[in-house]
Amino acid sequence: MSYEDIAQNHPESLDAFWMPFSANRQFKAAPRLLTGAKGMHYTSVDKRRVLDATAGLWCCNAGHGRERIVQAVSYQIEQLDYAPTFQMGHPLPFILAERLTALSPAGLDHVFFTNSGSESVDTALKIALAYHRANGEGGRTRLIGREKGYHGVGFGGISVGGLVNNRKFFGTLLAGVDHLRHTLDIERNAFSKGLAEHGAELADDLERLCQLHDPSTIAAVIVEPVAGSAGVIVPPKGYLQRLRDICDRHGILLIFDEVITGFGRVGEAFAATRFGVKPDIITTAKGLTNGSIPMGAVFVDNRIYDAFMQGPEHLIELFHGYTYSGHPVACAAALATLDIYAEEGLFEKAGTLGDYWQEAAHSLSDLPQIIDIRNYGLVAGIEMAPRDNQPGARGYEVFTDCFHNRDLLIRVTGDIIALSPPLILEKTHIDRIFDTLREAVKAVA
Ligand code: PXG
Ligand code: PLP
Repeated sequence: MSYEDIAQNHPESLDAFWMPFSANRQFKAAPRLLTGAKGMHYTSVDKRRVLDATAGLWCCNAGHGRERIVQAVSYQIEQLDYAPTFQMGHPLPFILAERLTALSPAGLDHVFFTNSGSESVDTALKIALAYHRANGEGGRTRLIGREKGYHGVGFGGISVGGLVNNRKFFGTLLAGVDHLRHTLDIERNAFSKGLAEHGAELADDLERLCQLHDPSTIAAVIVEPVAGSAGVIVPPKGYLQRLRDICDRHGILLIFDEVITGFGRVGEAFAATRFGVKPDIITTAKGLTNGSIPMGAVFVDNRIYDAFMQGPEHLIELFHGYTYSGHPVACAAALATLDIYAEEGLFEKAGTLGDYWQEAAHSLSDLPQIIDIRNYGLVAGIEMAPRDNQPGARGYEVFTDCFHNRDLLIRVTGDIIALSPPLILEKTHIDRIFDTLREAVKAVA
């Protein structure tokens, strides 16, 4: 029995897999299955070529099916399939960490490896707490996130995160967490091209939390420089620098969660470099391996690392790590991915194509259903008005219409369309994405 046959004629065979972040019953009644991918396209189970406007899930920045990654991974799994990195080592994570620190902001020269964005966030939060303790400030235990923030699904990430549905089912979460106000302000900033004009003063909300809790109790603040999952929220001009200044004033660590913005999405290696604001810790995953093998990396400021490298040398400095931290096959995938990014100049692509992308996205602004369009680098968020009493219905219909009838893969959160194409795309792909969206939004109405 072929895979196609199973999927289409035996829906019960889809029952065992409990799908993540999905309406399982709805999906299993009308599955959307992908069986192959190359370059800018997926192949669907019914053999259609589907243009990928989402880089998988914001991760395949170099496009799909890259031969160089395939070769590197195949070689590595044959050569050394697994080796522990607890009190043992193998060359690849050392080589990879050094390569990565050439891309990170100066001074963030140490890398801790994880297997996902969620683990990167947990790792960053734990390092922040342990750093203050090592530094004689063990009273700094509070963590500050932001409304609408997404930091993965670990207990740390959902605690500092600000998406209600990701939090409300899961009990009391971490204690001692508070949240900044979010920066989405459609009333003042609708249809901004690039950075939002209004709202830098929202960073002063951190000052308010400092006064409420006393700054000496706060360990770290974590934000996405450009928020992805909440539906693409671009920071107001000057906002991130203002957060940085307040953190400096009060000895608070600033963590940028760059799981989406890292590795070229906003036109440089990191949003931190693009915005010229240096955080103390950067969390990454996704584009690190082009999505091919699970891996995350946490970049840590030298001052933090050095604070741990004190005391007797035979003692473990940080009681944290994953069985697969620095996994050989993941490292091989990451090294091949970095080669591709460098050789093809993909981080610069958002710079060279960004204006075209921006104009194409904003060309949809005349559609009456659309109430805001936001963009930065090669990301766009297109927000539609919800139908009366049916929030999310319009978004879901545009999504399924694009996939089934127009051979285009987009992502929707509620009624917001989020686009984040592979960075290898060309102008013709951009035209096709937005022409198709125009038709779909009109058809669904
Ligand atoms: N931080 C940020 C900023 C993210 O965007 C994570 C952490 C968690 O990464 P992992 O690898 O644990 O999933 C993410 C992940 C969406 C979507 O539709 C976004 C993510 C994941 C799945 C869907 O916007 N971001
Ligand atoms: N649970 C048990 C029982 C374990 O032994 C381990 C690791 O040894 C873990 C969880 C954590 O697994 P990982 O290191 O892959 O995150």
